[in-house]
Amino acid sequence: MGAAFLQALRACLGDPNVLVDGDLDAFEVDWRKRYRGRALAVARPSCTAEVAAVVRLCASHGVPIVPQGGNTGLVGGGVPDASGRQLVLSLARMARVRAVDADNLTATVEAGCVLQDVQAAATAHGLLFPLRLGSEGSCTIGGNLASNAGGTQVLRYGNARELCLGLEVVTAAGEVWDGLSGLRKDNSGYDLRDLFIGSEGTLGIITAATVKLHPRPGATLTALAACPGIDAVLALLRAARSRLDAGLTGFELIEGFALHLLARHYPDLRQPLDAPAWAVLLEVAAGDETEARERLHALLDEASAHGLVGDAVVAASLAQARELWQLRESIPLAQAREGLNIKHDIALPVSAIPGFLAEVEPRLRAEVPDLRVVVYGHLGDGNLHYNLQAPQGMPAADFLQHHEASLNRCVYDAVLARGGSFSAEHGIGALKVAEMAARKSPVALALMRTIKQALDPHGLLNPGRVLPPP
Ligand code: FAD
Ligand code: 2HG
Ligand code: ZN
Repeated sequence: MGAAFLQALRACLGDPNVLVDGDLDAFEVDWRKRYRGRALAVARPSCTAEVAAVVRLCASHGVPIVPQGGNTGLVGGGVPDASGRQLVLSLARMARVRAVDADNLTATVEAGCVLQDVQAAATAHGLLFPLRLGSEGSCTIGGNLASNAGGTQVLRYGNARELCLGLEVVTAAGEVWDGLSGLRKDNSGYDLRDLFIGSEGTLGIITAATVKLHPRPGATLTALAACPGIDAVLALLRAARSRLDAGLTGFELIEGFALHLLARHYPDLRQPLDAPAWAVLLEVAAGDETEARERLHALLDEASAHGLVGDAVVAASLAQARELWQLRESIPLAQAREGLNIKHDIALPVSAIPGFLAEVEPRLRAEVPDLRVVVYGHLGDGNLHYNLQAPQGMPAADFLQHHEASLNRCVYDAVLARGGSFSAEHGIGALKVAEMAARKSPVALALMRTIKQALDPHGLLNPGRVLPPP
């Protein structure tokens, strides 16, 4: 069966676009190197018709499909399992910008378009595509939509779902649904687009999308401010919201230990603050630079007068702004260099965050006394990356094996008790399937299974991801 399938696949895509031999690590191992699978093959279609043909072929041979974009996902959803039976369907060759409609403020792009290229296409028309992630040089718009990615501008522009108007999708039966609408209003029936967004490749293959563009702000300005405690950080957020309103485009939290890890693994990155307990990276947009500076300085002066902010630096140039953002965006890389860690990508009502932090850390330390807690994230959205690094000297594999389940329980119990979520922006993938089983309501799970059964009755699209087995 395998040989006949591969022969038909080669006939469909051409030999060079069906990879079976050689080093396939780039497709079989996830970014964190936590999941290491084995693919039956990697298929690299170049257009929607080829994706549809591959899916039909898989349907007729009963071959499970793992869609893959840039393979930067953090929950193990885009790499195959160890069975050697799953086909990786890479969208990387489908990277065309099909159209930019400046008057309609939309762009239609293929799924394999790298996020940075979508941003560049908007910039070329004097517009902005505001999805911004640390992985933007490698992740694809298809992967962003399949995982409903968030990033650093959500508080102003929304997550990937809110930036998408239309989709083109290949269904599990190998049909093409052309929903590439650029309309802001369309109430003609159920919203199919929103079903596929965030479905992590389990309901259909996204082959193209029409995304929303925005006018570019006249100027943006970035600052890094030290705060004495989490209550001060929240008060600063409140003040920033009321002073800047829609002019606040970024509010990123960084706890002191994350900066310490950066200093250890990226000593060349300049750290302008002197070992703060907490730091906040703020970004402000305004009509022009003078206005942006005035508004940001007024905010920081007021915050400083109230003891909310100690040291603060305001970027004097674009290069300095980039340096500040690089600090923030390098934290996941520094953590990876420090060793495999336990990631908690959690969402909480912003008001619940101080109580959560005060309660959980002592509980975790009661179990693992020298645990290293790395806290950062998109505070403006109530999204913390509450990551746990093994005590110094403890091998990461032992840490995960002995402590992951109980530390997860402690964190997620506290998150759910406060009305939060155990997945804010990274998705479920393979990593959090057990949490779905344990923590989603039976009604929600039953509804999701009904949808899955209707759209993928043979269970060939990314099996084992998102939904736990019944
Ligand atoms: P992949 O990793 O290839 O796939 C992700 C999931 O989508 C998989 O389940 C896959 O099967 C599915 N999929 C991929 N393409 C398609 C398609 N065309 N059709 C259907 N299903 C598909 N995420 C955030 O939300 N916010 C952040 O700030 C953020 N920062 C990051 C920083 C770093 C350094 C790294 C490494 C990752 C970060 N991520 C972040 C996670 C990741 O980059 C995002 O989840 C991104 O959206 C994944 O895109 P991708 O193209 O790499 O998808
Ligand atoms: C970020 O905000 C990403 O930098 C990655 O979402 C978070 O690695 C993480 O835990
Ligand atoms: Zn994040």
